[in-house]
Amino acid sequence: MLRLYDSRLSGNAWKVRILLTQLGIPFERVTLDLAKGETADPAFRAKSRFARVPVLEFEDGRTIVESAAIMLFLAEGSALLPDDRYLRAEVTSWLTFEQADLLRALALPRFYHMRGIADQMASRIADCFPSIGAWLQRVKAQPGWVPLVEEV
Ligand SMILES: N[C@@H](CCC(=O)N[C@@H](CS)C(=O)NCC(=O)O)C(=O)O
Repeated sequence: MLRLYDSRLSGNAWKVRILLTQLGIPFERVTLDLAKGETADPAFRAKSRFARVPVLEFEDGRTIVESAAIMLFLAEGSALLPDDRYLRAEVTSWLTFEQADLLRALALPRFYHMRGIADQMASRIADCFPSIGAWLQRVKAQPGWVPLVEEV
């Protein structure tokens, strides 16, 4: 069975978890505590060259790191990654945009909310991503969506 090294609040690992769920791929989840520095553990570093989650591990011990690479691997053969070369480039284009440009605008407001300082950072949040609420609702309506933190 595939194993996903994850952490409770990692948005990058969350994307992979959503895709695994959406594709119906069974996986074992290993949750690391980033606050305790568990990514620095030598056994984990041997699996993750950048000492970060997510990491997808195969039964033979090989691993894939970087959420975009993991998602491209998992989506192979599914409707989410068509054979057409142009459409595949479109998929890569969106994955690259997400990592290079979108991620910060999503992560900062989330961080402010988690720290309980969203009210005082309201204008900063508005600067980051004015349409974030409506967009998040559309994402949430996708099949296979799972919450980042289950108990919330
Ligand atoms: N570009 C990487 C970023 C991965 C990343 O930044 N992971 C964070 C959690 S979201 C992490 O593991 N940080 C290490 C740590 O905090 O110890 C990806 O998309 O997989």
